[in-house]
Amino acid sequence: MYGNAYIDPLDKATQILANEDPLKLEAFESRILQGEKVEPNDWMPKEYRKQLIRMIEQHAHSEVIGALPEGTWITRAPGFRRKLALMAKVQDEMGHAQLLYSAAETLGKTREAMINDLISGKSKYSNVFNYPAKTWADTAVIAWLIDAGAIVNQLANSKGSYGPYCRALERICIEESFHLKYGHDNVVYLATGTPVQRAMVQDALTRWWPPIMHFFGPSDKISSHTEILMRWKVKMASNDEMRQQFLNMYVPKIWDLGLTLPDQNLKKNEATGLWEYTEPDWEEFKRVINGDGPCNAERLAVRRGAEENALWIKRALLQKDAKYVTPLA
Ligand code: FAQ
Repeated sequence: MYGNAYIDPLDKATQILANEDPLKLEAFESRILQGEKVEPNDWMPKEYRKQLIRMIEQHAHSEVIGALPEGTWITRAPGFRRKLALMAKVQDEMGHAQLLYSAAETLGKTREAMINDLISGKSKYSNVFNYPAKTWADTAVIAWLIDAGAIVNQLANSKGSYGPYCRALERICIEESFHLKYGHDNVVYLATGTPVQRAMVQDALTRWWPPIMHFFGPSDKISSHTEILMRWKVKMASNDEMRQQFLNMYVPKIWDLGLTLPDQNLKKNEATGLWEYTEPDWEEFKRVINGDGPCNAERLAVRRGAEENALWIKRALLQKDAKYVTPLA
């Protein structure tokens, strides 16, 4: 469940922090206010640790599962150069997961526990990766716009408070910027190609738009973690602020290509500077992030299969260790 509308956020924060040492908490919050980084061995409130593990772990899982929709197109990429580029992108995403799992491990949860929580369905990962990549154009839209959304989010949060996460995000953003260029190049190629290519990219964009609007998280009115995460500078902008920034940067670029978006109400209000749009379907969002999207079962089955298939390697490594370690012990 998310978005408990009946608890005042201030009361909620007071309840959560009731058992913390007030002096330590005050010192911690004053460091954060001054823009200092928190490092793994520093004192931190239990809730800060818990929230960071949740968020970084979900992010790491998103990179692993995020490699799947595009990964299915490696064998069908149109031409050798596109295939090479896509393979490199998918490898990068797995590298991001490695960086993020390492950052989450600094907070005390083992990688094994995180993987188990992913494949058992306990942990969440980004909504967008529970939709199918039906055509090659879907991979173009993912690489351009989902990577763009990820950069909006991660560039802001790389200026946040937890050192290991911020350093991982900085490196990830550099690679994601290259993915974005690759995706943009693909979309432009299709949008300026034959009528069939143009129709294919328009169709992909129309299908991906609702999940992309969900990508930034529920609206601020119903987001449950934003308040405390922004207080501790883990999140540097709210979900709605990130969504607005994305719309501001990318809607004009999409329209410039002559492509359309499936929202009649989408327009910039020049007086407020804010984009107006039809409220995303948060019921669908809830269903998808809680396991009932079009591809959730398939995605987790692939990961479960990967773990099972790699079990013999783990066993072999452990036996190898046993062989060399035991005689010396
Ligand atoms: N999908 O209270 P809030 C990528 C959940 S990386 C699924 O607003 P919060 C790279 C949320 O966990 C993409 N679940 O939550 C790539 C919570 O549930 P819980 C991933 C979502 O944490 C590109 C509940 O809803 N990026 O794309 C989503 O304050 C191309 C309430 O929500 C990150 O993970 C969602 N979209 O804000 C790879 C960045 N949104 O845990 C391959 C780090 C919300 O209480 C190809 N994370 N929920 O059960 C964040 O910045 C934040 O966690 C948000 C959500 C902004 C995602």
